[in-house]
Amino acid sequence: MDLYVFPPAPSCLKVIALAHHLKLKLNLKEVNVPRGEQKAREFLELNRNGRLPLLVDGAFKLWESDAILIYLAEKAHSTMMPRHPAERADVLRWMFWGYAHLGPATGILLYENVARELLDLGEPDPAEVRRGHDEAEPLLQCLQHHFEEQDYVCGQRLSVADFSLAACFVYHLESGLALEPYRDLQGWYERIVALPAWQEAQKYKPRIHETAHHA
Ligand SMILES: N[C@@H](CCC(=O)N[C@@H](CS)C(=O)NCC(=O)O)C(=O)O
Repeated sequence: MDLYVFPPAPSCLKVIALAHHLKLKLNLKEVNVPRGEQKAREFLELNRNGRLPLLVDGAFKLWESDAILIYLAEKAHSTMMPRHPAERADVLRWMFWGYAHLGPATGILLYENVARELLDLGEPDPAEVRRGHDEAEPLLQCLQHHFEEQDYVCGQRLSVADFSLAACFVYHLESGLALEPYRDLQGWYERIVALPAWQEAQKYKPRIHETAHHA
């Protein structure tokens, strides 16, 4: 299987981490987003959506990172995507919540405090930064409350929902999003980051700076 990625992007990093965790061998094909390679004709022929990650498994092409997480977990017959309908619904619920709420909120801070500088887009807009914090806060409180009662997103067992939501926090320090006030949420995030597979994927993280500066 080929995985087209811009590795430092959270949406790509979580898929790389899951592939390591499941011990799946993927050929990583790097696409340089700051250089705009995702909008080049060759890539658009593979993925009309012009975004990363993209998984190519034979004739099957799959984009949208959470769909890829689920596909890889099921392909590996992993319990990280459970089979029981209620357990599946629980995993999907948190992944949808991440796409609908957590990701957009943390994305505002990532854009304002990290991406702007990398892409030379000027100073952060204070009103947007405030909006990012205002939108993130109730969601972080929700997660804090949730992790007071369980170790992982869906109970006591690791699932693809953990990898999906953890991706929203990959740049939390750089984004100015402190997790210290949310002790159990921070404890969960530290458990995910401590996984050998996540450590392996995080090696790509610092390269966000290199990649942008060489664009
Ligand atoms: N919801 C999508 C987001 C994909 C996405 O926006 N990826 C970024 C990674 S840097 C990208 O390709 N951006 C390039 C662009 O929007 O042109 C997913 O999770 O796969």
